[in-house]
Amino acid sequence: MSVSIEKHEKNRIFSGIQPSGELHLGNYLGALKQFVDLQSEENECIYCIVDEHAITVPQDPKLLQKRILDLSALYISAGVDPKKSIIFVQSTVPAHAELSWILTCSSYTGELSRMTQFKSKSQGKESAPAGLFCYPVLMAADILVYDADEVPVGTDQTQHIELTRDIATRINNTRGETFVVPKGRYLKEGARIMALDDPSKKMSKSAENIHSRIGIMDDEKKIRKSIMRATTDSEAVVRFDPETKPGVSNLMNIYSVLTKESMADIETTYRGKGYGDFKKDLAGIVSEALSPIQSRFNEIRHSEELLTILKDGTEKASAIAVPVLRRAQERFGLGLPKRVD
Ligand code: ATP
Ligand code: LTN
Repeated sequence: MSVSIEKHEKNRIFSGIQPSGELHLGNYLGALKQFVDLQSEENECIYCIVDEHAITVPQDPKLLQKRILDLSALYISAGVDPKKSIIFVQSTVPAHAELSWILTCSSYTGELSRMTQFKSKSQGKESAPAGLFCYPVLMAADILVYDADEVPVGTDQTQHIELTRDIATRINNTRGETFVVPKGRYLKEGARIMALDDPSKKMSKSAENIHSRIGIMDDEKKIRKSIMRATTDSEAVVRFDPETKPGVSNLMNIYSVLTKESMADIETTYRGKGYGDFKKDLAGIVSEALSPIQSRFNEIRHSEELLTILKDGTEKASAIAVPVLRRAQERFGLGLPKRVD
């Protein structure tokens, strides 16, 4: 008898962030803020620190350990509540890597070479690490091993979510119902925050210019400096038009997500005023939004409680992941046979 998908009552949410550097406002508005807002009676939320994804590029082991703690503390200080959500470190639940191998055997090199993130990260290199190539399959395993229904991410992850759905559907069609086919969950606004110095690129951890991004831990002075320097245009009118005014529109997007004001309201408030006033106000709004997160972070980051939360998270996550892995293994004929006949 084959094991069928066990129905879970609530809408199950899964997402992860890499501990690969200091988070920026794009990560906060595109991903982390959604993590927090999704915690409700209807949802069962599982949030992961995806350390195995981080080693697709070389990492210093001590620094990676520090960043795992930083990111865990940041989840909590941004509002992910360990009483409501599972918070854990990917490598502490081996089922991810095990399922990833099974999925790798049901994936094609053609579809993996089409991933734009792989193309851009391997561009110009004679040979790219195989981990960078297989990374989307590990991401698929992260999601499928929890029977997740929804995955909140920024729109830069759409292609990876589609691949996850393709792999799950393929296996369901050839091996019988094995996986829940998940959906991506994207915020309409804020889903893509652009670099302050070049609004044609997304705000990124790895960009060289530190004023291209606002770090979640940046102080008021740095925030003000980065925003005041942000690229705009010569029209000096606060108007939302991403095509012809990408710089100002990106700043308005940040303003609107944080204040919940519409673009029309923001345009009215700043009619007849220059970019200076608008930018000064925006810097204040951003500092105000980040400052409570920063103070909570400093309280939690070095507390023993943080380790307890993560250990507890590993246990709870494993309890969901291991049976799903077993189900997949069974479909492929893996594992110790039950009888000798
Ligand atoms: P890198 O800068 O190295 O490409 P990253 O900043 O994209 O990394 P990730 O760990 O890959 O960081 O992303 C974590 C989450 O933040 C993902 O859900 C991603 O979609 C989201 N995200 C990243 N950058 C942005 C952005 N500029 N705007 C909105 N969401 C973003
Ligand atoms: N690939 C994602 C991080 C990531 C993720 C996941 C997100 C790894 N596994 C599972 C959602 C669900 C990124 O680079 N932002």
